[in-house]
Amino acid sequence: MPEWTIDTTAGELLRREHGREDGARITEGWPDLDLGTAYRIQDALLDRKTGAGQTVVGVKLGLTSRAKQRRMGVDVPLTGWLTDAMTLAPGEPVAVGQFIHPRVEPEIAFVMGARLSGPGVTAERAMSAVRSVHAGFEVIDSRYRDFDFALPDVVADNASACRFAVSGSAVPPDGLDLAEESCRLSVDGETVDTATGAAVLGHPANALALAANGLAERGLAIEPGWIILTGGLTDAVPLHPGSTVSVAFDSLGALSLTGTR
Ligand code: 0L1
Ligand code: MG
Repeated sequence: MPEWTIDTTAGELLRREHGREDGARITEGWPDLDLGTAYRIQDALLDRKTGAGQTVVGVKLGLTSRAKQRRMGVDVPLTGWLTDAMTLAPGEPVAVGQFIHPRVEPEIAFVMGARLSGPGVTAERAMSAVRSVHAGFEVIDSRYRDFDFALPDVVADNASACRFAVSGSAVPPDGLDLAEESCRLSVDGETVDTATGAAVLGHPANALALAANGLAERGLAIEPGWIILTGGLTDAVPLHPGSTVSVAFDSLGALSLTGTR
């Protein structure tokens, strides 16, 4: 058992990611790990990735739907970092074997037109900084066995971030009712779930405002051009080789992701 520090924990989580190996909760060995320290571990993990040449391209929110919070046993939304190495082109196949236990969830994604800096960001102000809205998919892959974690564990693990794709068609935010925007998730042509944007904290703009205000507490802001994944609309489904997961939105278009060996 290593001595758990910010540095050793970041190193252990990166080792699991690179080795495609899950493991026990960090909080088993570090029971009083608090949220502030967990975000410092997340930032240390990011430092290692940017040190290896990756660049930050945005932010993801996680656990923004009550259904998902209940299922994962964690009732607080969280944020994580998106880097260029996590980007999938629309339709790009995903080699499942390079991950531990990948799952896919449909999301409403924003591309930012202006800097958004908290504190005190409202949903309205958040939306005014959005340049375009997109259909999105996130591939999550926890570095914990069976996705079993407490909130500080999953924060340290960069909110289970793994890969993501956003649709190429950029829809202007004006005129969209994102709380009512509905999506249908299917696996190999069979509908497995449906949801509306209201599943994300009542409206995805609330998730964006929450991210801006949370980052402000760490002296950070959301930058123009960044992609924001606002959180899974439905439960995530496992990605298997040979299987295609698709999402069709009312106004944002459709997106598919196919698993390969
Ligand atoms: O993007 C998400 O909602 C995932 C956040 C972390 C929880 C999980 O791994 O399901
Ligand atoms: Mg997600």
